[in-house]
Amino acid sequence: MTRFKRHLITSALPYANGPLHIGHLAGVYVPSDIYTRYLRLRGKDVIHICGSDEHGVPITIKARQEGVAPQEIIDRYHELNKKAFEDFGISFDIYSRTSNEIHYETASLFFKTLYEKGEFLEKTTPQYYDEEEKVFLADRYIQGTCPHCSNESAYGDQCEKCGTSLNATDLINPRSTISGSKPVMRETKHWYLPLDKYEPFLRKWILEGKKHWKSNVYGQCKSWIDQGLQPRAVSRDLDWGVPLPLEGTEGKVLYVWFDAPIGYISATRELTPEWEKYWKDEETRMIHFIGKDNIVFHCIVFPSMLNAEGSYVLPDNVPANEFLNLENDKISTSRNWAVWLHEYLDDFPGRQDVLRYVLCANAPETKDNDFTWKDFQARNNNELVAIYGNFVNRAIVLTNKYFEGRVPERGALSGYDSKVLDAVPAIRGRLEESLDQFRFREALKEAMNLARLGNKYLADTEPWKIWKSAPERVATILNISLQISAALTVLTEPFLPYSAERLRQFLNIGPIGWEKAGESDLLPAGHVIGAGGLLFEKVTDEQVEHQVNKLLATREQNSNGKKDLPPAKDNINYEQFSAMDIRTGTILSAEKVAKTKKLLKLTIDTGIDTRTVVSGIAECFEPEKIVGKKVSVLVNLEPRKIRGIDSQGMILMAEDTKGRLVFVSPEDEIGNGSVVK
Ligand code: B3M
Ligand code: ZN
Repeated sequence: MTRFKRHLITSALPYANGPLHIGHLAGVYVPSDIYTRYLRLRGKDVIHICGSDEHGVPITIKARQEGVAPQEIIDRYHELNKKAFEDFGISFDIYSRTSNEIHYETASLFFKTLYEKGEFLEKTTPQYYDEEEKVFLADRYIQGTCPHCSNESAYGDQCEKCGTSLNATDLINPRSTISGSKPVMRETKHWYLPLDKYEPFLRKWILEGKKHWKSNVYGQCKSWIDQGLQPRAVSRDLDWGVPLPLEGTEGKVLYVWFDAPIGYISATRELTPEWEKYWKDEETRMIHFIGKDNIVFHCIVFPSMLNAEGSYVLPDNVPANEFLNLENDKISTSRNWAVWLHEYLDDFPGRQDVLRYVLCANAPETKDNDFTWKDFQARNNNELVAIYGNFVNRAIVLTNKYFEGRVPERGALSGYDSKVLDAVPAIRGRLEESLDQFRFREALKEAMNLARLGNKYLADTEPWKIWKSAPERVATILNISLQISAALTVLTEPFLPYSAERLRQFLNIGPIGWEKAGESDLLPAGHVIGAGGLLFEKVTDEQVEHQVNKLLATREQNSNGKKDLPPAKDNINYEQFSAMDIRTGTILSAEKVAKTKKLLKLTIDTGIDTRTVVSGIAECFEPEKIVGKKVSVLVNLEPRKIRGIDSQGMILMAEDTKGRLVFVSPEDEIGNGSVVK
């Protein structure tokens, strides 16, 4: 870290197509925030960059699903996510967005520079095309089987299961995710980044130069490079994105993974006129915090772009995390299997630090990890409350009780006292070592060891028992305990910023510099502390139950829902649909068909006539209760003889996955014989 003058920290730009959940925080933003706060505390020149990723198919798919314009989607989620980050104390220097003018300018210029340098390959090739929707299918618009791991729902740009980056044409059995139809081939021209040409650079830069990177990151990079890199298209036929800045290319935009990382540059430009200092000076240390599905783009594609452009620094490290699961199941936005950040704060107001703590203590640093509410409760109650909170509370309460809130003078030190005081700078040193290597779980453990040390010190020395017999001894013990409490405000601050601030209020002190933690007179004798209070509160069994029940309800819904519904049938055309004559009608009479369980004989007023319909609904309805019911009738279904009765038409019913039947009835009063279309 020493050779660098300044730090540029980037956190992956989340797509503005949905709310943030605990997986986002654990994988990317808690670690990046801890690291940034740590550097700031050490007085380093550091900026932390993030913003919304507002282009690409994830946005347009969401807009399509909701039937609204993409602009509406990005505006909604940009604001929601920006607020969620603020609420959790994720301290970006800027939270920008890639729909900003400055980003269009930066991304276009970047593309043009590479274009003018002759870096791109231009190729006209057959690409998948959806004839029904009249769009080319790339990225998440197309799904198929991954050629590497056989995952059947790999996307056109990436398999999320094995992480491999793909081209749509690599997929086996491709299908359009918009219409479900089988795509056809159609010629189109695109601009390709020749990753194969950059292989020597990547080998030298990563495989030789970055052996100290986290093994999951280095390993993924090595396997991609060894598999042989292919040119990758950086343009798309889409109407949402940064328009390709070339003449005669209407209807084409930059590929989202080309423009999004440039968003880091645009956001820095927006933040400060000195942006070039951070991006173009060898003394800048750039670090990308991301999740594992983003590794290829940040370690292979973006560095290749930066290197080809020539004037920018390359990342010094990319400490990517694995994924967080929730109660033994993959977090999923579409299945609503998540703890949403905005909902957490409704249920646990003011308790951001608890979630930050649990997500860091259990961070998926080297392998996927599981978040459970039981573990959340245990870590809060047994660690934050019982150790950290308990220790500082005792120190503060006893000081108020015995010394009217004044920090007492230390007397002669016992061997134990000196050992405890000496442990503080040692803990700080180990904490630094862990943080410098992006080992956040280990670092948090060290920080908690300081609280543990203090807690044990008070439990061992029991000042409340010796107040009468040895008040000078109590003065020394409480002085030392308060010094440790003051050190805790510094060393826990990167992890638990809200609690650190509250503890400073309890102790009646301002922020203390990082290097000071470990000095033995952070609180001079005579300093008056505050009244204190509870730093952490217990999480009750009821609270845990409430959260678990919420998840159980989701699971129930998921298993009764979509999964068991029959798949959509093959498409029909409008003529086929309009051949059906469906009318509104009224049931005039109903009786059971003798010797059958299921059948009712109904007389229906269809507006055009009165007719008999036999319907298989007897198990769900009692005949007398449905007389007078408004229904929809398919009147031109060929008559059939059922149990000797002429059935002329069919009543429309909706059936759920459990076999429950409901009439499809007109919602408002409407005359019999009205056409349903
Ligand atoms: N929006 C992918 C993601 O949210 C993407 C990150 C961009 S970072 C430049 O997983
Ligand atoms: Zn795969």
